[in-house]
Order: sequence, then structure tokens, then C-alpha cells
Amino acid sequence: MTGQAFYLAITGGIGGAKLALGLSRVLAAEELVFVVNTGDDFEHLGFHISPDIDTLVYTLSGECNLDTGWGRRDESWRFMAALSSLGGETWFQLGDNDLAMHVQRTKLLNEGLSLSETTTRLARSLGVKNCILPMTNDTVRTVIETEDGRLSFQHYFVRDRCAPAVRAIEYDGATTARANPDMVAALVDKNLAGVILCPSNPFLSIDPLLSLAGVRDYLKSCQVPIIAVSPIVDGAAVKGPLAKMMRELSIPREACWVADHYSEFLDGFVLDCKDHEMEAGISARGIDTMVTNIVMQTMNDRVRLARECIDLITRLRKRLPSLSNNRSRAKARTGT
Ligand code: FO1
Repeated sequence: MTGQAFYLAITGGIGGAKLALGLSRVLAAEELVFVVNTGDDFEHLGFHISPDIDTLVYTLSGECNLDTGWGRRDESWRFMAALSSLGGETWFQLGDNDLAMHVQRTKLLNEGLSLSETTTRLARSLGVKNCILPMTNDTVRTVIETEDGRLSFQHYFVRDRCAPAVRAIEYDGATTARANPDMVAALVDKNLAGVILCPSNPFLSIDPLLSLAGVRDYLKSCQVPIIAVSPIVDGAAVKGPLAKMMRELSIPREACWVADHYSEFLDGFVLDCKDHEMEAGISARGIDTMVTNIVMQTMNDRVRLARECIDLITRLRKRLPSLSNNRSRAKARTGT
């Protein structure tokens, strides 16, 4: 890091990328480092595909397809049409411009660059100046245990459209994968101002990172405020299959469940006005709350929410010495 105070934003998926964009409009590039989920990554048609990295890079560069939240805008689909005519797999849609990203990433990885080095090259090529850290340079794959058996994440999410009922979620490779050393360094960097968990699916975008050895401990011992923005509004997932997964996993579809899920290291939680009645319960866990509109429909929504997250961190920094007491209180309460 550059000696400048900076924030670490942990993100994955489409919802997380919305806040990431808001933060990038409020903070200079050197003030904002991203940690991105790679549990969605997979090998497809001979390419290494990193969907959450690409959603973030395309979003930050203004290249993202805003209708889908993934892939590039103004796409053409000649490759997919040609592939289909050859009997190729077309369940995972690769636009002609997006295809170049997968070709170039696979080439750089095959040349021996790490996923981090590859991501930096590709992000810089699209004009993105932020430091973007894959959660690990090793292989971790989210696997969905369903009523139809074990499915890779993209088979579950795209090919089968999240239809099979979820029984459990696993992160293959997490027991041996090393957390990105640059992320570990950032968490103990004296210039770190705060950590923001973007409104991403806890099971699909945040838990893969938390499953890596030592990461929960690094966060618990982090000396700056850690806040999360709820991915749940009024009992329904803001984006994606979260509400359905929670129902199938018999987990209450409530924002306070998410706060509890992170409580062992969490200092602040941002929840929607519609869930304001949960504020007292979350505060009772020693977690500060901010109630606001967290549904991001416009760029102004993204920027406003980003500013409110930074304001919450600033407010918590004034109480820094007591943070660890709160966490130990939360830890004691949840027995984690
Ligand atoms: N999601 C879909 O629902 N259908 C697709 O055909 C699809 C293609 C695709 C291609 C590149 C890419 O980076 C992402 C893509 N996604 C697609 C999204 C992908 O499934 C991500 O994992 C989700 O964004 C969830 O994180």
C-alpha cells in the first residue's frame, strides 16, 4: 500500500459490485482496495473464468452490462452462434468482447502469472486503477449440495437456474488454499482505515473468503472498524438466489441473521429502513447500526450509500479502543 489511508472492500457478485462502484466514486483509487470472491471461478471451454472479478472490473471501468450485471455492455454474440452451430456448450453465455477477457486471462495464467498479477494486468488494461485482490491465488470452488446431488456453482446458478433445492454449501480447496498475502498484509497495515463487507450473498461471496485458514482470526484481530451492508431487505434478497437458499437451508430470511453470521468480527451493520425494527436486536450484540435506504437503483444511491458506510466507519473509529471489547462480547454471546 502507498502510505495513504485506505479502505478494504470485500465483494462478490452483482450486489457487491454496486456498492463497490459507489465507493470508487467517493474514494481515490489509492484509498480503496478490493478483495474479491473467486469461489465462482471455473474452467469452461478451456478458459479460466473469474466471474466476480470480471463483474467488479467491468463495473469499475464502466464496461459492465447494466441489464444483466455480468459480462460487457454493447456485446455481440457471433462466437456463441458459431459455437452453437458446432454443437458446443452454450448454457454459459460468452459475448465476443467478454471472450477476450477469458482468452487473455487464461494466456497469462498459463504463462505462470498468479491470479492476482493477471487481475492487475487486465484491470489496468480497462483503466481500473484500484488494487483488486482475488481472495486467494489458489483454487477454491464453491460447490452446492442439492437434492439432485453436488453441483459446481455455475452449473447450479446458470445452467440449472438455482432450481435444485440447496442442502449445503461447501468450498472445495479451502482447507489448503492460502489467503491472498496482500490481503493479509492490508488487514494489519497501519494505514488501513476500515473494512467494508459489500452487500453480497454471504454463502456465495463472503463465506468462501471466511473459509480460508486464518481469515476469521485476521478479521477478529483487525484494529480498525469492520462493517457490513445487509444483502437482505425486508426478508427478500436484494439480488440473486439468497432468499431461496435461506429458505431451503431453514435460515430466517432476516437482516439480523446476516449480522449474527459475521458478529464475531463485526463492529457495524447497515440495514434498510424496512428492517429498522431489527436495529435494537443487532445493537444488543454490541454491533453499531445505521438504518438507511440500501437499495441501489441509481448512481446517486450507490454514492450516497458509500458515503454513509464511510461515515459509519468514521463514527466507529472514535470508539476504537472499545471495539475489541465489543467483539469479545459478541464472541462470548454467540459462543463462536
Ligand atoms: N450468469 C447467468 O445467469 N447466465 C450466463 O450466461 C452468464 C454468463 C457469464 C459470463 C461471464 C461472466 O463473468 C459471468 C456470467 N454470468 C452469467 C454470471 C455468473 O454466473 C456469476 O457467477 C454471477 O454473477 C454470480 O456471481
